[in-house]
Amino acid sequence: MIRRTASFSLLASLIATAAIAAPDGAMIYNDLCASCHAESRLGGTGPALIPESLGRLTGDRLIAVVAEGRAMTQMPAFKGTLSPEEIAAVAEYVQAPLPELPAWDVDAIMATRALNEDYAPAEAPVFTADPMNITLAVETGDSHISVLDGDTFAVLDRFETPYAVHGGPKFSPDGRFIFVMSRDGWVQKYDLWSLQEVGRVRAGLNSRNIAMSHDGQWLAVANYLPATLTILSTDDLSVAKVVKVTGRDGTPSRVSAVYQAPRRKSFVLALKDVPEIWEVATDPEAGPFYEGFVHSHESGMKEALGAEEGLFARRRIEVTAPLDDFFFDPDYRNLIGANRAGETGVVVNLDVGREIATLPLPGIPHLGSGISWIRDGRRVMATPHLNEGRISVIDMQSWEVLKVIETSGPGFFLRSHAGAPHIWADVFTGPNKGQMHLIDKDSLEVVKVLTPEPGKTVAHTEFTRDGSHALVSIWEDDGAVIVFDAKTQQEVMRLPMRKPSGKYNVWNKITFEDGTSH
Ligand code: DHE
Repeated sequence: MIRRTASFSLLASLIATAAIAAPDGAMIYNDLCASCHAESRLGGTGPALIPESLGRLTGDRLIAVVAEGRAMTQMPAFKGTLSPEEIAAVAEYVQAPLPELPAWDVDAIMATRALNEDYAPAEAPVFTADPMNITLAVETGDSHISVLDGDTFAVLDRFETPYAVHGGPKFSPDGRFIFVMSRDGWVQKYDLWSLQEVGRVRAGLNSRNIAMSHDGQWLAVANYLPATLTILSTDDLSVAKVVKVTGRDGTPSRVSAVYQAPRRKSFVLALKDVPEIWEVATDPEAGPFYEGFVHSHESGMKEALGAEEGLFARRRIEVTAPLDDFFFDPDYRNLIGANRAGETGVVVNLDVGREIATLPLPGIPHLGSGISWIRDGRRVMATPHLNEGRISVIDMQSWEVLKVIETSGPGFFLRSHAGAPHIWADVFTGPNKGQMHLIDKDSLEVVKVLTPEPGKTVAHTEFTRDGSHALVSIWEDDGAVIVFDAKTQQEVMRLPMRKPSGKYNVWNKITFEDGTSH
């Protein structure tokens, strides 16, 4: 009897404890979040979830992201799966500092480098296809890239990439080698002539994109974590430099993106956390670049602070607010920059190093997907908006918005080609995800809407070298790349693929063909 009473009260107290015990954030994280953000919280497909990378995303704002998910990303809403207490617990868990952050310095990066011992550089392409018309199709469904003959669309090779490739692969200036980057910082080098991987290295823990130097010698990797720019030698993927990114006042900043500016012989960096644009020279003769100027009471003159010159010399351009997305004019004198939170774009003249105009660009312009072309003898550019079914067309001399083209929903990517009459614009983040809009480059009117597979997501276009064919992704696990005749819009061929995302034609990319994004 006594025994029975004791076990009853034990059971009752266990039930009571379970009822009031706070949810275990770590356990929930490992169950639901680790598959994308990694058990270490250092990032995988999803970004790193540690205070250093969460930045200002804390408290209720973080709880709202866990509950509601994030538009335009893979982050789902958990409010249907988790209670408010469980959401709060997991948010608290990810806001706690990690006991230790890996340094990710030169030695740590070099320790990850793996060169392919079987790689044998070919003397000439091992195929008969035109090496300048090769098109790559990134298949995110099973982390592969298909290498396509741009004339016959035969698959010449299909190789495995690191997990969660993001942004366009970058080509060496001669079009022979490609460099592919994943969100968790891996950079892979692949030889298009030999159809073989050359090697890979983890240049960052959470990375954004990569850029090739004007001479093909250096590859810059923009990192969120750590807040650095890693510069690799394209030859053997060794580290040339790890640049710590901090604002003039010492605030560390994540690098939103790095762009190649071949005419300037530099990389241009978009910084997420400080109101500066950086330019890093890829020219050994560069500079001197100055940190700023002060008035000297001794000499009565303006004196320069902190000059840098030569290869990788850094220049700061101060802007009103941080800008995390850029579009460049073809000679890289001006860039249009935007901030994901803002309603306006700004034009920054890189030669004089200051803002020269502002543009009304509400609804989060996606400038990285912008394209430009000549219309009535003037250069214009078009950008989609991530939050609105519209495309803004801007005159690049007067910096005026010429037209806002309405579409059936927000889209991500625009593409055209000098040899093609239309802009192809997807709208896959809205309700009409299966539609592709064709916009006449002269009249700026939507002249046709294609729905190649109703109900399926249609996104991202690339053209063949001559602009005669458009390759469009059916962005589904059992998806396809559809080849259209660019003039008649007749379907020519359908290549089955696993969730194909971006496609990249060697010629269009290395010649900076009008109509291709950066
Ligand atoms: Fe991208 C390019 C930023 C979400 C697929 N994306 C780029 C570039 C930048 C960028 C800066 C240009 C880099 C380059 O090619 O060198 N992307 C961002 C974001 O800030 C955003 C909105 C949020 C994020 O989580 O990073 C974002 N992007 C996505 C996606 O959700 C997409 C659709 C799926 C995915 O793979 O993550 C996506 N982004 C792409 C692709 C390109 C790209 C396919 C290359 C387009 C091209 O034609 O060059």
